[in-house]
Amino acid sequence: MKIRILPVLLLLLLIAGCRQKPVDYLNEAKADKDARMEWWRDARFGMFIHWGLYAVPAGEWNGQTNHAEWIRESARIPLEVYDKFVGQFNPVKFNADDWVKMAKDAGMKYIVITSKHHDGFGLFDSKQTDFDVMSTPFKRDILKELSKACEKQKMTFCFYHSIMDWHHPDYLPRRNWETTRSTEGANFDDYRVYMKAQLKELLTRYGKLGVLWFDGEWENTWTSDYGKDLYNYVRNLQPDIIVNNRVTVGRSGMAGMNEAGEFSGDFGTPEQEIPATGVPGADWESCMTMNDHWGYNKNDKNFKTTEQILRMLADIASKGGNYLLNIGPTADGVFPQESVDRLKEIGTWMKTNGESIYSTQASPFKNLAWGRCTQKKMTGGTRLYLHVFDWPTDQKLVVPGLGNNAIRAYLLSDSDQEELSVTRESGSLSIQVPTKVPDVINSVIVLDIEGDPAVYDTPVISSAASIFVGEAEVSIKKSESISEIRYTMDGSIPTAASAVYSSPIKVTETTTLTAACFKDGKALTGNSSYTVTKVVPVPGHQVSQAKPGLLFNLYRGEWNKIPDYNGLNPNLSGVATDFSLANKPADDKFSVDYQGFINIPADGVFTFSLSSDDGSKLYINENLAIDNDGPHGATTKAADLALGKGLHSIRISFFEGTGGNSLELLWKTGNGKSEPIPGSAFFYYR
Ligand code: FHN
Repeated sequence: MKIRILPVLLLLLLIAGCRQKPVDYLNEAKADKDARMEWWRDARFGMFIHWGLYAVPAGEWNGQTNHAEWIRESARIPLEVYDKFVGQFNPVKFNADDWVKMAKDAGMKYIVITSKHHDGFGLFDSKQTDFDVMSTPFKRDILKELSKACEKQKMTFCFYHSIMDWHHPDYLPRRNWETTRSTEGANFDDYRVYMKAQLKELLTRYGKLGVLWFDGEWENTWTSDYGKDLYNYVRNLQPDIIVNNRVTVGRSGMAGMNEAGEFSGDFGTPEQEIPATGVPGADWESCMTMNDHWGYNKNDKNFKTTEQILRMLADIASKGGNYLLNIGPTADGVFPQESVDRLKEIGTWMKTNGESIYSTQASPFKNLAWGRCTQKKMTGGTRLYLHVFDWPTDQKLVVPGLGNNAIRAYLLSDSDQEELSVTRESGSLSIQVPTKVPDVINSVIVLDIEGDPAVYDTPVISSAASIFVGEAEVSIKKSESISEIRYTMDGSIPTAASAVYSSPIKVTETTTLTAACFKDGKALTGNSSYTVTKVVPVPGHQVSQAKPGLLFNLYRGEWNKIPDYNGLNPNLSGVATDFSLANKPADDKFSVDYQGFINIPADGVFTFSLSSDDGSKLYINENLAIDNDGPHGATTKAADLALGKGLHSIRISFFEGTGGNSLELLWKTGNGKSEPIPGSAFFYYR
């Protein structure tokens, strides 16, 4: 039979043409991204689920009880021992419909569950490996059941997927203690092929997904180029999917954001923390545990209260972010009862007040003394949701610096929407509210105003420190140029006849300043008040034979706060002249305790700034001056201390859990710039 070449060539060309060239989504048009992100921005609230083999040991190993999803690493469990959990994972009480219903009833709009955590174990039926749920006695595709339950209950289904994989032979680096686990033949590119093959299974067999939440991107084998490639790979499989910033590198630790201008996925991921002022113009989601662990830890009873959770939800929404709240299910396949209880209480509040969270935008106010604010555009104006944590005892809720006319106000929990009286009091609106507090956790008042919010921030009164020795200089600043600042120094409320602020004010005694912005003889803002207090410095000492440097003790161990050093034997001791952690034994799991004296050059108020990842504490003259303890990313706390010339005892304690580690102690006096304390300022004596 004669084969006619032309049609065959045409067919081959046709097939080649049909196999679409992958789309490059890295420079997606803003309008397209906005359309893709809309449901996620409206959702504001989701459930995180960390579940896997680690639920079997439930945080305990060899008498230690502080483990969780990191247990294979933190307890240094060899692969062959950890793999035995596969034969023990049998969550017979698991019910996907129940889980999804609890999330839905709590007002959560999406669920992000670990398809694979760092241990490499798949909660789904993967053809790429036997290290998955189908090799357990349970033999059911958990993600498939959850996918169906989410579809049935109209819950958006999402996956967390770890780039870091402590199980796959091609993943590198190994754990630093896995000295006998060969890396021979390990090929990271082959690992990337494996990871993509699993992602293709997840993105083609479990329905339409909302988010791919990558994690474990911080090891030196992952790169920005790999991240961009993976982002495009995932988007080409599900073009509308949303991908977090941990698909690539460059995240600022637990603060979770990337430098502007770098490729950073679709949203930032602050972890266990809330950005202080939100991140205007950026999409971000704070993820948090409900207790102190992501994976189930049967001993961890330190659950956040429902009040804490609901107020964090309002705080996050008021800053334009999403809240991803974690559940760590047990090995039986149920949520811990403490989580179930909180979800129910959260759901009760959300049932009444959810509209003040969903589809809202960030607050127009810099801060509100009594709570938070979210807002929505409405025809002819703006709807403000005033989240009142501290109900006014005088029944007057003051909304400071709001220039708009009020249309109406009512309690969101009042189905009759009975109007509340709103009056203008100089630069503020004052709402007459009932004596009875509608909700002790967060009472929401709806305030409809004409037009877009016109907010005049109260002036900011500041000085180098709130205490002073000798004299202090106080400044007052405002955020607009249409008004003038008027102030008093006797605690009284400023009027149009009060002194006009023109330059920093010197005070030599304890003084309270009160200020407001005025325009055309009328107050435009609320009042700010600030007190500077004159103090006597703590006298310094002279310690003869003092030598340069600080004594330090270094301890290896796993903590989620600074340990009690009594009874611990240091792994290393010595003298240090800085906090570079030069002697750290590894990147994770250690604590250092520095002790000695600091030389204060002259009487004055010194502002100490202590920055660390994870926790730290500063003691001066045996008093706790700064408590920056706990598992967190690089976080800074400061304290003002009045100290006399001479030596003062100093102690800095620090611990590193997992992830990044850093420690820095700065100081400044007066309006100077905070700088690292020179090593020459430290002395020890023994
Ligand atoms: O190492 C993980 C940790 O186990 C957990 O999954 C959190 C949740 O965001 N992410 C990493 C720590 O930053």
